[in-house]
Amino acid sequence: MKIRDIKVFACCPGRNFVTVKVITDTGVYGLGDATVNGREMAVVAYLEEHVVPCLIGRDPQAIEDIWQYLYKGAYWRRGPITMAAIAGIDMALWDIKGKLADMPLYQMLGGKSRTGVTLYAHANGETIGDTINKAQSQINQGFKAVRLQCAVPGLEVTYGVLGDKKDYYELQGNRPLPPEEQWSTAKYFNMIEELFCEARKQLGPEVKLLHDVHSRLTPIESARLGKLLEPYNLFFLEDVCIAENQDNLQLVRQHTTIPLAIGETYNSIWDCKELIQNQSIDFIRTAATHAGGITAMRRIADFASLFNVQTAPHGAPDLSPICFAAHIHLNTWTHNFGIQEYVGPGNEQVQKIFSHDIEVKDGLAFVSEAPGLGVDFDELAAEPYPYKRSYLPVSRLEDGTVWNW
Ligand code: KDG
Ligand code: MG
Repeated sequence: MKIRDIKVFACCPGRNFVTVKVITDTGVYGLGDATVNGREMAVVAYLEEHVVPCLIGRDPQAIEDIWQYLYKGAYWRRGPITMAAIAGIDMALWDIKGKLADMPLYQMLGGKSRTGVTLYAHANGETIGDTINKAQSQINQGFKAVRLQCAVPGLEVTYGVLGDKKDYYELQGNRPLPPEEQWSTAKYFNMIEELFCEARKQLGPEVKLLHDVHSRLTPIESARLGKLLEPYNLFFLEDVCIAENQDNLQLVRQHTTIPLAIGETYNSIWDCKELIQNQSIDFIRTAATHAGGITAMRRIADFASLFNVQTAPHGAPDLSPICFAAHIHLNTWTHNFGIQEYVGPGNEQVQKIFSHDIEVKDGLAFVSEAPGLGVDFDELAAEPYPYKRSYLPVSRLEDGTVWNW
C-alpha cells in the first residue's frame, strides 16, 4: 500500500481550519487537523512544499517511521509550524490505520478506560452576574464543569469576553491586521476574587469551576492569585503565567495548592518534560494538532502518568472537529485523563463540512465507533468558504507596553 496523494485545504466556515487529506492507492484516505491560529498559511506552505513530495509513494501504515522521518529528518525540530504539519499527517495516518483495521482509534490505542469523556464548557460574561447566569445555563444543560471568564471593569475587551458581544473571542469576520486589546493586572485583581466567591455561593459546591488567566500575570502575581482563589476550590487555574520559563510554575507552587494547568501552546514532549517530572503542574493541556499528533499525545500521556499529571487537552474553536475527534479517542483511552475543553459543535457550516457522530450528553462526550477517527471532511461544502487572513489580538498595558495576550 502506498500514499498516492496528499491534499491540504484551508477553509474558513466562520474561522480558519487547515485540513490534511492523505489518499492511498487503494482509495482509503485519512484526515488530520493542522490549524495554527493566525499562521495558517505557513503550515499549508510547509506541508505542500516540504512534506507532501517526500511522502508520496511511502507506506501509510509506517506511522512511527513517518513521524520520526518528519521530526528528525527535517533537522529543524519542533516549533508550532513543524509540529502542526507533522500532526496533520500523523492524524491522517492513524485514521487510515483504523479504517484498514476496521477499528475506532481508541481500540487501537488500548481500548476504553472510561465510558464518557468529561467536558468543561465556557461561561463568558460582561458582568459577574452575567457570567454566573451563563454558567448556570451550562449546568442546566448537564455540564458538570464550567470555565468562568468575566469582563474586567474599566477595560474595553477582556480575554474570553468580547466588548461587541459576539459569540466568541477571536476571529470575527476578516480582520486585515491584529486587533489590539488592553490589559491591567490591578483592575483584574479588583474583580477576580468576587467572581469566584459569588460563583461558589450561587452555583454550589459540586460544580467544577475553572479559569484561564491566559498568561497575563507575573510569577509572584500568579502565586497571589492562587492563594486568593484557593477557598473557592477551582478544578484548575490555567496558564497563570507565561510558559517559556518553566521555573515560574515552581514559584507559584511554593505558595499555593491551587491545581495548575498549562501547555496549550506547547509543541512537543520536550516542552512538557520539566513541568511534568518536577510535578509543577497537575494538568497538561497539549493538543493533538499542536503537539505532533496522536503519536506524540500518546507519549505525553504515558510520561505524565508516571508523575500523577492528568491530561486536559485544549479544545478552543480554532481546533477543528478532526482534532476534537482525535481528543475524544485519546481521552477515552488515556487512564490519566482529567478533563476536555469544549466550546460546542461549531456553526452550521462547520458541522456540514466536518461530519461525525460523537454524542455530547450531560456534560460527557461519547466516542464514535466508526473506524479510524470517525470524522469526515466534505471538500465541496468547504469550497464556498475560502481561507481569510485573520489574527489573534495583541495585548498592551494601559501605558502602551506590549503584553502577553
Ligand atoms: O488560538 C488561541 C486560542 O485557542 C486560545 O486563546 C484559547 O486559551 C484558549 C483556551 O483555553 O481555549
Ligand atoms: Mg487557554
